[in-house]
Amino acid sequence: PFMINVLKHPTFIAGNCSTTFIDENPDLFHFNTQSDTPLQLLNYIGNVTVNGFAGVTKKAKLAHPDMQEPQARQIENDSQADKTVKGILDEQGADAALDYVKQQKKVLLTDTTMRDAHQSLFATRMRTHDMLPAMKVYDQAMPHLFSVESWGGATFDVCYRFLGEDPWVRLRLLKKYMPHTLQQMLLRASNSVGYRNYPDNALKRFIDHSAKTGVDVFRIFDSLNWIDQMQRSIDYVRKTGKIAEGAMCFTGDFLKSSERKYTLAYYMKMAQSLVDAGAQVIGIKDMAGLLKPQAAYELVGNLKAKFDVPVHLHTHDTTGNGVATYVAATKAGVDIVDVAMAAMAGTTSQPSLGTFYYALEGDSRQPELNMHNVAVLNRYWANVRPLYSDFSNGVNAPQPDLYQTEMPGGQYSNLKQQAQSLGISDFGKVEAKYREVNELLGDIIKVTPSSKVVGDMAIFMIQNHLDKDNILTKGQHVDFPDSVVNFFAGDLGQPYGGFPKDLQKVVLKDHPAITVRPGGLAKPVDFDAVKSELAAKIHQEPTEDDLQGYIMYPKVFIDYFNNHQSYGNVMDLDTTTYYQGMRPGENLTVSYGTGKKMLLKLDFVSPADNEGNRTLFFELNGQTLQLKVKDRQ
Ligand code: 3PY
Ligand code: ZN
Repeated sequence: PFMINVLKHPTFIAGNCSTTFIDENPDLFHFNTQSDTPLQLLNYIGNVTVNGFAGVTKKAKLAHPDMQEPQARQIENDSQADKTVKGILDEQGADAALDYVKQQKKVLLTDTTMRDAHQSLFATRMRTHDMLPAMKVYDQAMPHLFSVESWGGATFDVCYRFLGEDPWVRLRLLKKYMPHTLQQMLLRASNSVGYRNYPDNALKRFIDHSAKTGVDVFRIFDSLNWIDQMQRSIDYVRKTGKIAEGAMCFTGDFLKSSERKYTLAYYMKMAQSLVDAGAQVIGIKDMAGLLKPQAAYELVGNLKAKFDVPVHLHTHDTTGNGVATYVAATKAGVDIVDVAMAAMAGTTSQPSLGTFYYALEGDSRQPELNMHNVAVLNRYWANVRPLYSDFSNGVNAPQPDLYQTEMPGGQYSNLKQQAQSLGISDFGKVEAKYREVNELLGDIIKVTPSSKVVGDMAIFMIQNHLDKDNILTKGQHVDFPDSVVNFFAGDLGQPYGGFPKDLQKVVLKDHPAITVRPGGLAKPVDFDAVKSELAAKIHQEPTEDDLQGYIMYPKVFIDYFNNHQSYGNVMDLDTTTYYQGMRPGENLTVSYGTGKKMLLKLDFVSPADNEGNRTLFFELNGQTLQLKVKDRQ
């Protein structure tokens, strides 16, 4: 037997690593390193077996579940569209594709299962491994979709940070397996797919690379609905020939006469600004599920009456009224709505695709879907979801209180955990404080990253016994959280109605504030210099993918890169093994690379030695092999 010591991160002589995709598209595909040898994957398995995975409780491993992967032969072809929006975009361009959308009598759908649904239900942890079987049949199963939302938002960061994956690889796979479906991403305007402002030239280069790699529809939003922050993104997307959707983040309740700020007129004015800025679709981004059915009816009806661009509605089902809202919007002429496959729908996620379909029974606008195909896919997603139960946000019922709290679905569970970890067990207290902070900040739009400002400030005020009556006095003697200081400094842009001046002074103290677009002040990225800096860190010529990852998330990218060197393409491991490792006595077959397989058995794990190392006794394709792993627990 031979011994591997993962502490030394040996560089293994790599086998002929690749996926079928590389063979077919050698020019498109690049791996950072020769990778995916059995020993690299074994290295990963050994490490996670001994040390576990952050946030995952170690448990008995169940027999590998039958995932019931959807097979092409199970999919009925009768609903195959003769043309798809994607086909029109590719052949005739964005205007023709959008004309086609406007001509549709039936409401069109965006399926968010592979992006917002898992971002909102289980912390964005869905792995490409579990998306692949579905990707391969989506085109055939649902040719009438407008798009799949499959990229952007938090997925970029989480791929590198937690999944050991390269988000660009995922994007290429999406494009490869779904050539007839539009791929849609969520872009946080100048915050791109990060949490801070990026210089304009970095934003442009990111958009260009995304468009080239596979994104067809860019849904662009700004966390304060500040058009100045969105203009560049819209321009850059338009230049690529892809589709620029300008989204208005929805908050408040314009049905109430007490609503002073976010009135119907506010949204109509914003929509006008978006159209003037060049947005080709108006998106309504209801991240907290606040858009009530009657409000949807009025908003969509007014937008459709005034503008000639498609209206695309996005909501979360957190408050429980999602389907009712979509039905009302459909009656008012909405062009496209966002839904998720039933098994990945409801509560903090999008409303269910199948449920919405049946809600429109008898309505001439009922979407065009083959429900047999939908059922095949949904059975698969239903088997995927439990694999991620460790990351589930625990919201298992509608939250009508959120109509008052206005907290986005994605933030709800995060903040709950953050509060608990700080010893605040009564979340009602946090919710009340969140409302109070929102009022103090002047009633702002709350969505990534502005929602974080409100959440951080709420927790901070609870911890420091601050309230609306003492904050201007007591606040002079405390240092506020970074996110709050940055917000008041204008780093996220300017909120509608401006900053509350008194509080701004108290928070900023001597810290300067800007009133212009932060991206306009930011020093352009010197790409050549950054490339050299990165090359020195990774000891090889960076690809464009690498460069983009590094500009967006410098530290996270380098960690990812180093892990990838040691562990290879962990995407090939099944999800239970990825998060749990193996148990003594377990047999495992891993398919990797181009149709290669390895048979693994874990015989025994030794107790830790004096230096805290454990030896794992494996059989790899019948050959015994020992692996030494440092037990860090
Ligand atoms: C994101 O920015 O990731 C969001 O989903 C905001 O709603
Ligand atoms: Zn969303």
